[in-house]
Amino acid sequence: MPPPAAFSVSEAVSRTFEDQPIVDIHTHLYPAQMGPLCLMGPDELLTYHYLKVETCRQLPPGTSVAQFNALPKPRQADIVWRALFAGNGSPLSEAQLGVVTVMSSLGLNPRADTLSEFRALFSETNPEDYVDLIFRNSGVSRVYMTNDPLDEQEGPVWRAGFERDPRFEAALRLDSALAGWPAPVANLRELGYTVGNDLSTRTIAQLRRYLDDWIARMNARYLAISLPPDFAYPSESAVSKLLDVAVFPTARDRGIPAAMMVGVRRGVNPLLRDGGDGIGKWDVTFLENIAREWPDVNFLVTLLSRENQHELCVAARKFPNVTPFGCWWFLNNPSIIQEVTAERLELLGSGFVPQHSDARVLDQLLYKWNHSINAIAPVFVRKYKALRNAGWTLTEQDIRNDVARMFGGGSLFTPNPNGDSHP
Ligand code: RAT
Ligand code: ZN
Repeated sequence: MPPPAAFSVSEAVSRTFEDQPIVDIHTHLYPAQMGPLCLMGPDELLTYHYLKVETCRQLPPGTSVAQFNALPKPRQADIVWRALFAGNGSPLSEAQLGVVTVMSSLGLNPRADTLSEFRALFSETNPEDYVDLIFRNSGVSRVYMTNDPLDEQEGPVWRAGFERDPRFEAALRLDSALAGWPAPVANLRELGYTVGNDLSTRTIAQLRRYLDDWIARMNARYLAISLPPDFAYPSESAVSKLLDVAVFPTARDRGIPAAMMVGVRRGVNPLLRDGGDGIGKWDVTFLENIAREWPDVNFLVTLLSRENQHELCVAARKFPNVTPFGCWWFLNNPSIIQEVTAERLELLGSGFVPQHSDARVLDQLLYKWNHSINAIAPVFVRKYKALRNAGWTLTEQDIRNDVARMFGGGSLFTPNPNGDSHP
């Protein structure tokens, strides 16, 4: 059989990424039906905590961080705009460049003096149409939310019930139910789960009831928790024990993954609120302990420290139940995405999920995926060229299959036989 005609690998990779609907496995986005939780438009975009942190490095003279935080959102957005976009210096940081990409993709002038054109576009578009516009222009087909029944804003929305936009899948986030035990006790009791301060049999049974109830109610596709760099397993810490007696058994019994996001030091500068968290390196031995102890649980793992990335790949080689995902938060920058993606391809082939957006504001889908794919595509091109040079008769369909497996939701998220349940 004659060899297939040679085709341009870089063109095939670009075509593939253009055509592939993206499934975003970790965001903080909510559908329009969840009311004020659904953040979109210029004021939300400009007050993203990544940008507020950058603005706080150059606030107008006489304005303290506390004063800035106390201002109404549109005023904060104006200050961010003046400091980072309409002032001195080009918007070069990743978060700044992101706003430029978003505005250009909406047909707006990113060099405008004010946000008025952007605000006019947003206020003239009804919320459902805006959501459709962003999904259409970003190439994203589905997103996973970060859902917390104990959140004082989110909990009542779930309890009241709503018709869910099927593009938004649920993930049950466990930080508020587990971290700093017994701190969560009062909130869990308020929802009717009669847990106590001690980790008694009754407390554990009630916690498992909480997980089962909310997985069912939200149709949660995975469980997730973020953990600090000093998290040890096994250990005497309450969180390690709670994972063992409640979370991991539930993930196993329900057949859903447990996502662990490790390496965040919360509140390093509390004045900066959401932007005040820091970073630390984890001891990946603890991941090995977990994966060995729970072979029937699929662990989706993302680590915040760049120094941990190679060790994570090696751990995933040892344990097929460990799937690295995304370039999380401070790693979500093109230079690091390229390095981490190349390392993962070399050590794991296509057995990982290269990226998630972590978007909090819907408009961010327009830049986070565009920037990530621009960083990832050349890494894929190099790899496919090497594969072809090594003698593999590469086809465009090979590339399409790999990209679909890695960016299209993956086998970890096989469609639920019951379809999308509505709360
Ligand atoms: O990236 C972020 O926006 C962080 O503030 C966190 O939300 C982080 O992604 C997390 O899920 O804890
Ligand atoms: Zn997140």
